[in-house]
Amino acid sequence: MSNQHTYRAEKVVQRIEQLATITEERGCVTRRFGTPAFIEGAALVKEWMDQAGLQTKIDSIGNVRGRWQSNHSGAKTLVIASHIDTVVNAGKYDGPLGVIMAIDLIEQIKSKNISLPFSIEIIAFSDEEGVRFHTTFLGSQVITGSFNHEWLQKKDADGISMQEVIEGFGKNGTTLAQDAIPPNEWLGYFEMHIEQGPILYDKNIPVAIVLSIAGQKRIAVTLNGMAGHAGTVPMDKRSDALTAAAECILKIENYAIQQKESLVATVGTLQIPHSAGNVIPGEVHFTIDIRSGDKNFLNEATSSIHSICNEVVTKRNITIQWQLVQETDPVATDKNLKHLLRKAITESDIPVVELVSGAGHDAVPVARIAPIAMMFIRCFKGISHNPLELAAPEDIAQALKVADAFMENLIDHYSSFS
Ligand code: HGY
Ligand code: MN
Ligand code: MN
Repeated sequence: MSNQHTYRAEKVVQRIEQLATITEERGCVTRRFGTPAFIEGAALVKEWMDQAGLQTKIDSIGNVRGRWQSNHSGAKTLVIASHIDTVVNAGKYDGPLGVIMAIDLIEQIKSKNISLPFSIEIIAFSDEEGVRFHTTFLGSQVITGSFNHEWLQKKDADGISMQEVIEGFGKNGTTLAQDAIPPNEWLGYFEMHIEQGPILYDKNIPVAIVLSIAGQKRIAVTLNGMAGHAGTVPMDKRSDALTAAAECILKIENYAIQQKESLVATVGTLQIPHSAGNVIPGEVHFTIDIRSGDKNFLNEATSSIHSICNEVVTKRNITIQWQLVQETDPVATDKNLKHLLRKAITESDIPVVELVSGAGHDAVPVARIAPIAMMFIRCFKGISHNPLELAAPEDIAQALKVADAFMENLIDHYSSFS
C-alpha cells in the first residue's frame, strides 16, 4: 500500500475520532437529527469542506454541502455522500466514514489541477437513521425533491416538532424545496460505507461493490389491554398488553427465522407507558423493522406478520393499532457505474466481491432520480450500530486507492465527451 494512501487513511481515522467526540451523551456516540450535538458536528464537517476549498453551505434540513463547480457549460453534478447523524450509542464509522473519505477524495483530485468535466457535490446528510422522528432519509429526500412537508408536524419523544427543530438551527421548512437538485442535473451518486455485515471480514477482502439495497418497512404497533393490580387480578382474568407483545415478538422472530433466506425482521423498541412493578401493563408500544431484497415478498411477509399479531391479540382480548410509519422499495445500483467501480477494484489488485445491502442508505431515495453506486468497506466482524464498530486504517487506505481509480475512470469517461 502506498505511503500516500496510508497517510490519507490515517488522516481519515483522525477525523472520525474527532467527530466522534461530539455527542449528546458522554461516554458514547449519539448525534440525532437537529440536536445541539448534531449542529456542532455539522459545523466541524463544514469546516473540513471549507478547508478542502469547496463552496459550502448547510441547507434547510441540516445537510452539510460542499460543491466544486465545473467550468464546463451544462456540466452535471456527481454527488458523493453519506450521513453524519447516528443511532443511539452508535459506532463511529456508520455514515461519517463515507463523508470524510469523500472530502479526502476531492482534496486529492484538486491537487492535480485538472479541468473537471462535471461538478462534484459532497453531502453530509442530516438524518439517514430516522431515530428522532422515525422517518429515515430526511436529508436525501430533500435533495431528491421527495420530502413530504406533512412530516414537519411530526413530534419527537419530547413533543418537539420537526418544524421547531429546523427553526432551532436557524432554517425554515418553507425553503426545503429550493434545496433539491433537479433530476436533470444529476450525473450520478457515489456512496462509500462500512458493510455493516460479516462477509468482507470472513473473506478477508477490504472492499465490495453493492448490487442492490433491500427494501424496508417500519411499523409502529400499540397494544391495549387492561391495567390492573398485580396482586389481585387472577391470572385467567387479565388482559396483559406486555405478555401479548412478548408472544407477538417471539412469533415474529420465529416467522423470520423460517424465511431467513430472504427476510429479516426486528423488534427494536418496546415502551410500557406508566409502567410499575405492581401494575399489569395495560398499554405497550413496539416497532417492527421488516426487510427483504424482494419487493413482493416484503409485502407478503409484512401482511403475514400482521396476521400473526392479530391472532395473538384476539385470543388475549387485547386491541391492536398497526401503523406503517415508513417504507422503501429495494433499489439496484447502476450498471455503468458498477462497471467503472469493478474496473477500479481490479486495477487496485483486489478481488471483486458484489453484495446486496441489508442496511438502508441515502442512496435509496436517490435511486429514484439518478444512477447510484456504492462501495462497501470491511468492518470488524461486521459489527455496526454498536460502539465496537471499526474499519481498519489499511482497509480505508485500500478503499481510497479504489475510489481514486474510480474517480479517474469517471473523469476520463466524461472528459472524452466534453
Ligand atoms: O437501518 C438501516 O438500515 C440504516 O442503518 N439506517
Ligand atoms: Mn449508515
Ligand atoms: Mn446506520
